[in-house]
Amino acid sequence: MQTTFIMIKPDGVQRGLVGEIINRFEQKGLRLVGLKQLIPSQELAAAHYAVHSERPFYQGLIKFITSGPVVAMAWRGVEAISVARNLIGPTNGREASPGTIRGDYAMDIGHNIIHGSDAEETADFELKLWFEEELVEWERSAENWVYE
Ligand code: DAT
Ligand code: MG
Repeated sequence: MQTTFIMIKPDGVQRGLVGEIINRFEQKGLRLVGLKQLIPSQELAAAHYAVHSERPFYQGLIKFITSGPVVAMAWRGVEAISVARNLIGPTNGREASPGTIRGDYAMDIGHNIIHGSDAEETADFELKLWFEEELVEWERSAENWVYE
């Protein structure tokens, strides 16, 4: 099992997509082990996007992500990191296939609704950054039907 960090960005919250997005992850069969709404501080946003600090879009990205509430989540499942990335779709919403979250709801690269960790190391880093030790340990009985 892996746990991945997922964040609905300010555009997803403002557009009323929180329930729709949670529904997709839940119905896929992933287990929700962390959930909170917050307005990210400058420090938190900078730490989260530190890998992009030299990129030309960085300042705009930090301004966007701190502009209002985000919904931070942790989802667990077999290969949860790549499963979630596939549900999300590629970065540019205009190029993302219909059926993916960005493909269905996004028209832009920056305003692309949602973040998902891209590898085990980044998932570990991001979960620690956003949730510290707050994750909820529980068994989801439906998993007896989700997995063989
Ligand atoms: P992803 O979110 O698909 O993992 P990323 O890690 O390459 O994409 O970039 C992080 C975020 O930065 C991305 O979701 C939106 C923004 N971003 C990336 N490339 C951009 C660009 N060329 N112009 C504007 N924003 C960009
Ligand atoms: Mg990324």
